[in-house]
Amino acid sequence: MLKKTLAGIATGALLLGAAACGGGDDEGGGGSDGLVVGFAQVGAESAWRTANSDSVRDSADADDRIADLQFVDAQQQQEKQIEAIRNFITQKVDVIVLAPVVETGWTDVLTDAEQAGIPVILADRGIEEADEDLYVTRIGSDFVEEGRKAGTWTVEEFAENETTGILQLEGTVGSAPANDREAGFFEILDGEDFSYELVDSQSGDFTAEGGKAVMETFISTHGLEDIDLLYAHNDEMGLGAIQAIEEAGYEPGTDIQIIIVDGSKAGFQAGVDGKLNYIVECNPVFGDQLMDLVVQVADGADVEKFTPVVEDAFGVDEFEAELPNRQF
Ligand code: GZL
Repeated sequence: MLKKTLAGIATGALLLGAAACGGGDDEGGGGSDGLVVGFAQVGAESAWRTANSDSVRDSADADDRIADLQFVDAQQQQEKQIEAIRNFITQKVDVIVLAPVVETGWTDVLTDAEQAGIPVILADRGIEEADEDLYVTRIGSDFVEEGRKAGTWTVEEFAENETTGILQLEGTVGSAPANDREAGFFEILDGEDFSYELVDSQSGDFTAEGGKAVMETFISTHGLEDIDLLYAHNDEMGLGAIQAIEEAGYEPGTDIQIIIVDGSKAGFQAGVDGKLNYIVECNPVFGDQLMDLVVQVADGADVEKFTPVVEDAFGVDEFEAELPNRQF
């Protein structure tokens, strides 16, 4: 079977060839040739995101149950994701997969998908509880647990401090990973007999440029003398912050300890180089699991509301051994 994967096409251009993409009957949809899936991806802002897109595309291409994966890179813009979903509805795809860039603003478009009889699966990030009936299931990480892992390490690492000065580099404002990684982290810190000061916290939008710029502001505003820890919600922002810390004449990983979340090759290499201290893994490689969910949902099978992906966390003694295993 000819496999067609429309990769990396911005919204708008994608759907002109709708007729060429239908998986089968003139009603659109999968028919006997397999399922037609519309995937509205966040963007390409990080190594994690690229690995996630590659995993989903590769799994769709390799799966004979999937006739087409129509992929839209929304460039971290919700309006582009909403436009893509509306186009998927027009095309009558069999299943819509959405990685929602933020948690809110989905009610209208997901209601339209529901009224069109097209099931929605969330991949990676979640949406606000009020809209949870508008999607069938979410596959991804438990972001609160990722934050708890970072918090637990922090409480242990700085147990002897009278008080611990913390800077936080938040992910995209309003996104589930940013909200939940913060919630989990401070749930642990506030639940322990642990004295800390959150000196500053700003969003770097999950990008290296954003992380560097915000860290430069942190340094110029506060200096690093009273800062013990930087908690960065993803690798890119942490690596950007490391550049700013070095350019200011400080030693990352020593003058200021650093936690990152994702676990990219570049993140682990920085750890091997002694520039950061703890890595919480966030696993982007779930394409095969997602395709199984797509088929089950298209068949109307009962599925769990949440399918967690397996992930770990690593300290300085583990970085070198784990680096060769990293997939992105
Ligand atoms: C987490 C994912 C986040 C990554 C970032 O599942 O949504 O978005 O942690 C990415 O690297 O930008």
